[in-house]
Amino acid sequence: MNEAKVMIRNWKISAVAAVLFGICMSSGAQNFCPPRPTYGDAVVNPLDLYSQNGVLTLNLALRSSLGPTQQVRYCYVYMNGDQEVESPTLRLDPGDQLVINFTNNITVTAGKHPLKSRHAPNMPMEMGDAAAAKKTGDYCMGGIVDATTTNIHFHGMNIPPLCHQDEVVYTIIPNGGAQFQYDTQIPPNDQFGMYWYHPHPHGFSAPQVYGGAAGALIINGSNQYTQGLPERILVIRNYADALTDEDGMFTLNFVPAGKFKPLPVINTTAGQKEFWRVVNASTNGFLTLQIYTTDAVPLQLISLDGIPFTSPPTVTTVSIPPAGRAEFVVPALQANVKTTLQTLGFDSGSIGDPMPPANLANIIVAGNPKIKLPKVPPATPAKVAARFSGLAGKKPTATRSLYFSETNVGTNGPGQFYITVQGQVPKLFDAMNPPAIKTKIGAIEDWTITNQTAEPHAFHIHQLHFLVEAIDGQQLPNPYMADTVTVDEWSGSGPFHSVTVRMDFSDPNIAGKFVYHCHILDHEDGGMMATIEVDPN
Ligand SMILES: [Cu+2]
Repeated sequence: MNEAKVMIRNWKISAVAAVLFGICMSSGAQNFCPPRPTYGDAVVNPLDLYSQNGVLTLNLALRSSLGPTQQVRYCYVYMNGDQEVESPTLRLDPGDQLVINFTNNITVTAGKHPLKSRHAPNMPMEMGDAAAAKKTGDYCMGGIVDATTTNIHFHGMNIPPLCHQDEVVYTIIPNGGAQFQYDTQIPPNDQFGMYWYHPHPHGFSAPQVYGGAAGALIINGSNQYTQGLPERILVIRNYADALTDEDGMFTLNFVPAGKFKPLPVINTTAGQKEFWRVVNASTNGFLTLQIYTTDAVPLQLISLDGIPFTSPPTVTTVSIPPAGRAEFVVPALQANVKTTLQTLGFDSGSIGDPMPPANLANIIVAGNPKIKLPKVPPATPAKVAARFSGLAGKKPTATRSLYFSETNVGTNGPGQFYITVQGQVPKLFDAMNPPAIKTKIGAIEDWTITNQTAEPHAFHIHQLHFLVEAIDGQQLPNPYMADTVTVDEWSGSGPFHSVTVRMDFSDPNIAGKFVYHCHILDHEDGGMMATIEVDPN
């Protein structure tokens, strides 16, 4: 089906939706996604929205439409005047308030192709009390989560697991309903760094994020290594419009990086260092990034998952699991030298989705850059002690063992995906399950997460970062903070691989119930998620 027909089809659905939900429409395309860049386009930073006087308030809508190949696109749309802007970057200072007046305008949930979930059944599921939620219109009480519902998760943010802040199990926002307000405060003791926002409706997170619903969130600030540098934001997503299931195909700020088409273009200035901030917003891609000229360019790694290193290491390959972020300084590049951004591929085991090497962009180094980038502000001394400082020296109050496991239902059918506390019975995620782990504010816990499956998984917990202490029982020489970490697959012989992390539950603001899961979102949708309850006392 060509674009024109798709537009007509979209318009018809839109008109029906408008009547159903009483939406006053000024144009037929109002509830659909704005056009996205195409092959060979320049990669430009998303629109920046800065907080003012300590507050960032914005209206944001989640919409959907069919792409040119009838795959469903999902898009976060911000109206910049009368201009539709997809996935703005939200920029706030530590301690600032973030207020999002959010509307779920999903209209299209199925095209010619099924929802993009390789492994999850995409079955509607009741969260909380759907009948009560319907009766009261209170989206905090739960509902039937399906392809038309959504919510927002602020990935990596150390904010309360409460409805209207960062709660994803019982917050079910229906389409066409009333505006829903998110209102939360960036912790004053957060350091500068990159985070991101994305939908998290269980069972449907993968299709919505795969369809493109994701944006960057930056906590402002800098240090001696980054101040004054031009700043480049790269949101790497899956390519939602692929006709064939071309594995490992990504987009950079929505510019597609296909194997057989012109690559995205990154315009840089000769002789100018840059600060790159990359979020892996793909649903399943493990990135292993290099900037390559005649050799791999050394990169100064400033931070992972929004937590800066005290002494930034120099690396040539930057590995980012799904949902992870990496921020690094790119040294001054030379003009007239072929320069590319590439991912080296990733060994995803015998049953994982293939992750072949791929070129992601041509980097054009010129004397006169075509694109002006914002500059990182000057470094200012921290006013308060950084969150999680000194965690390595603390004594754990508990240790736990968890493991990833799967049972396969045929090669093409949905699998069953589990994350289980050692000694408990494996259970697919269900909102009605009691919390798998109970702890309390003040606890310091060491968790060892083992992978019993033949593919890697990406462990993530909401509301807090953790210290990555050991891999396969071997203490790391330089433990580091993260909110998402890869646990390697089992090769079929020898011991299972594991990662040991230290959890710090000392912040009273994170008391409550929240989730941990695999951030391969198909796995999360397929059941690989459980809840923890953190008692305030
Ligand atoms: Cu997984």
